[in-house]
Amino acid sequence: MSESKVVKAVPKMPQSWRQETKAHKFCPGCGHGMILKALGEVVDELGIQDRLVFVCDIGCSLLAWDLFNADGVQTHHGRATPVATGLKRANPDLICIAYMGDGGGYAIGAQHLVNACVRNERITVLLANNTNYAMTGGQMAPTSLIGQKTETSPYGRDLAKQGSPMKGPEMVAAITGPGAYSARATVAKYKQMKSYIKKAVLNQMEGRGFSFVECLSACPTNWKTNAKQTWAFLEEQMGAEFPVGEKKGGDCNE
Ligand SMILES: Cc1ncc(C[n+]2csc(CCOP(=O)(O)OP(=O)(O)O)c2C)c(N)n1
Ligand code: SF4
Repeated sequence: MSESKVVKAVPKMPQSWRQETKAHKFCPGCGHGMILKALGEVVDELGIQDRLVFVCDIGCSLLAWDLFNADGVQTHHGRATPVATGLKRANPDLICIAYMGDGGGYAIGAQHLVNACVRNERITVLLANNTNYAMTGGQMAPTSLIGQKTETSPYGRDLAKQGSPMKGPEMVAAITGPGAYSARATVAKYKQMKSYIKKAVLNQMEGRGFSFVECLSACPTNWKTNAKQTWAFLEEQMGAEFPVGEKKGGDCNE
């Protein structure tokens, strides 16, 4: 078959459809897609697609590596933060956004988050908190709730043995210098989440300091929950442990 015949066989799609939508690879009901949709809308609203470098981590976050029509890098646990830092330092005009899970950001790669905070790097970190290591099958993460059963805590997380759930945005607020922005959002409040992400990106664009948004996110596959149970765990149990709101910068009282 000649090349021209192959080309004719491809269905013609409207130009706008091809540019604006792309199927994602997450499980049904996953929160990652909502966080990334909010980020995509923010990028469009701020007109920064050509300056964006999207740096995703290992974990389910990496399923977003080719989601955006922008430059990108995929890294290992928490290394999205220093890679974004290097890119930003080399070219301050870039908008560098590191995207990761709670396992990557708060456990195996926690040192990178801490050091970027202390140096108040002019980058943005978005972190999905789904209370487990999702991609590898649901092991306990620093954010797993007390009593939460996971693959590596079959009797539930024990406060005495495994400590208390990690409070990332509060830590970021405490150890960053002036000009930093830190907030906790939830996929259950989409408009608020998007407004925090926008403030974080604007904080970077204005060169004010480090910016960070943790998003409470759903993982029905590893939680083994139906839609109703997923929403209840996200809003009630996670919401009680992890208070949503701005922790530094924005409208909060510093
Ligand atoms: C340095 C390193 N250690 C361990 C792994 C194995 N690993 C891949 S994904 C993953 C879990 C990621 O969990 P999290 O960061 O919470 O992201 P999620 O999948 O929940 O979105 C692990 C442990 C790895 N790829 N690299
Ligand atoms: S395993 Fe969990 S975090 Fe990963 S894509 Fe599925 S629902 Fe999302």
